[in-house]
Amino acid sequence: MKKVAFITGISGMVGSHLSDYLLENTNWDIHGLIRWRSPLDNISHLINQINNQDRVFLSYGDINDSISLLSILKKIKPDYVFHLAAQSYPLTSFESPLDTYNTNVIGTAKLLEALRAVKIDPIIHVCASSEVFGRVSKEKLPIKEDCTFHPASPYAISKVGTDLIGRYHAEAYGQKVITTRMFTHTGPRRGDVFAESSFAKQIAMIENDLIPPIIKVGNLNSLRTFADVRDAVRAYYMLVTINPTPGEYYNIGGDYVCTIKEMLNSLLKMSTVRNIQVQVDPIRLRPIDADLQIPDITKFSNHTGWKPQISFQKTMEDLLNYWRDKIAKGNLVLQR
Ligand code: A2R
Repeated sequence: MKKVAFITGISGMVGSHLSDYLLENTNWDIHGLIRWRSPLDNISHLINQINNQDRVFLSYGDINDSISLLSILKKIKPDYVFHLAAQSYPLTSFESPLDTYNTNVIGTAKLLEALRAVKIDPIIHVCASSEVFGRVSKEKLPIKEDCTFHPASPYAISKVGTDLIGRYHAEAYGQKVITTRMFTHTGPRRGDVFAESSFAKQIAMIENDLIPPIIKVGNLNSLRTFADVRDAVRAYYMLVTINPTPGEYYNIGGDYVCTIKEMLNSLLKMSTVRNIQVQVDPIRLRPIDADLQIPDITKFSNHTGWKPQISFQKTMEDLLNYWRDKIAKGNLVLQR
């Protein structure tokens, strides 16, 4: 029998790349949870397959609406669940903390309770975040799984909830939940609110004379590893297929370490326009920040053999070209 994967957040950056990966590397059917007004840009290349009911299906609902989750799960009975749906942007969470808690904490509980209620026992990937570690001191780098949580935003707090709820359901009810804390991952389709995607978009706009040659930035000092989203979704596939161990939790991330400033400089070097100025924009600064985000991925690598394969240079080039393509096609993009 063909396996069925259920992806919450299929219209997001990660969900759309995960769909591409599963279509290419498995024969599974893919069902994505989608809200009635979700933008379809990230899955527009799958529309024909969706219309022809060829391995990709959309289920309308909302992670905050248990009734929709119950009826979808009863119908599709997934073998694998990838829970990616979230209010995913830390800076927005300072403005909309309640929506962030509701979607990321309560939504996760609703999904896991719905899975229990329909009495199915899929392997469930719960996606927390590296942001749970938050304000980490230098001595604790690289960050291991048991590093203390010190969240520095409502988003990060919400992901502590996501993480703990997932593990609780594995321990208390024997559900096959495995939790990940993925460190910064990016590439084509990255939301334009995230630093590297915003920089790439602004560069593409400058190259097309849509804005003056001034790039607006937030905190440039934060130290990160960058992973490619296509490596990240390969990790998620390996997570659920290579000796999946319920209740386990893993730190996963790239091996290219740099500050946000160095990442910006790499993108600026790729631009066809020289002498772009850099200007700090106070609205891009978080009240407090998670400054040191370097993972120790030994546990996950030892378990699955996963290692990042796509270089930082390629990820950034593909991200910049993604924005160049969008603008070349005449898409209007917001200045932010
Ligand atoms: O906002 P929409 O309608 O485009 O859908 C987003 C979905 N989502 C929801 N789905 C169902 N019910 C909700 N109440 C709800 N709220 C949000 O989550 C979209 O499909 C997805 C988020 O996509 P992105 O913002 O692009 O996040 P990304 O980078 O794909 O992150 C995936 C996961 C998240 O759990 C992050 O917190 C984590 O990786 O880093």
